[in-house]
Amino acid sequence: MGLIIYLDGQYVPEEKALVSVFDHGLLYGDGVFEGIRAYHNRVFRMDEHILRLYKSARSIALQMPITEDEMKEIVLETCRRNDLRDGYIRLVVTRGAGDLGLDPRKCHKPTVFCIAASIQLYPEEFYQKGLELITVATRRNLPEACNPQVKSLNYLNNIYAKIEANLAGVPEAIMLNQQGYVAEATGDNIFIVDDSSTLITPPAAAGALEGVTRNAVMEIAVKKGIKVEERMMTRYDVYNSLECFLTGTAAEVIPAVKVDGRPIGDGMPGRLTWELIESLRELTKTDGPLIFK
Ligand code: PXG
Repeated sequence: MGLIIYLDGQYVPEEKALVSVFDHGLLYGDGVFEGIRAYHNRVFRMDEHILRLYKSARSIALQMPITEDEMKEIVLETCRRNDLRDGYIRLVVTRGAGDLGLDPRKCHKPTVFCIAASIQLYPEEFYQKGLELITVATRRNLPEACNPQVKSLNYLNNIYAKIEANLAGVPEAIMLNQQGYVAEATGDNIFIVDDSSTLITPPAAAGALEGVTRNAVMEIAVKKGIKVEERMMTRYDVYNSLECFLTGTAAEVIPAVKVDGRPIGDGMPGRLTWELIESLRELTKTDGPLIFK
């Protein structure tokens, strides 16, 4: 593809963007990351993404080698070097190279890299017709074990769930938390609209990542005068919802029209879902710092 990658202080061609086999990001999934979108020459919600990256790092006691402002400049400059105005940015900070033991104290310098490219998670058809979800047996990580609020490189919990969906021939999975409440999808947050037109999404305490797209959608809905609630929800609530959709940086807003074989509402993407898709699209035109001035 001929991308230019930021890697540890340098901008290098992708074939030169190599990390050590002793990097603990690879050996142990020890690191943190962000997936960020650029729209219309702007990095959408850049401050929120960088803040979350630093909070994730703090949570795993990873000392960031550069400031938040320097990290923001890296994101913008990587876009510029790739002439990218619309696309998907992957920002990764690993514990760095160490030895074959898991002790992070052996890793003296975190590895930082940034890729500015593109992503399409689902075929266009799903955005028009909506997708099908199933609840899978894999439960979301326990907060006391591996906190789902940390966007870490350790995604096996989500990948287990994705494999279950793949084996069932369904594009996405709903993951429940240890108590059986709905947490989120494998890489997206979940929303429902109930029969009193309230928009509901599980709180972070239910095992959901506080998604940047989730927060943007909630803000938009509040501005539109829609009732918004963060509360625990069960599969019963999902089955009896009138609309359901997923949100994520990569997926954006995508309608879900069938859950565990039950059609949601009339089995077609709902009116409020379309409205939120449209409003989010509008917001991306003006939100975030410019890449090229
Ligand atoms: N929950 C989880 C577990 C995520 O990983 C989201 C929610 C949505 O958050 P944002 O901030 O993006 O609105 C994510 C983000 C993929 C993929 O291939 C998904 C994410 C990250 C990397 C890859 O589906 N998700």
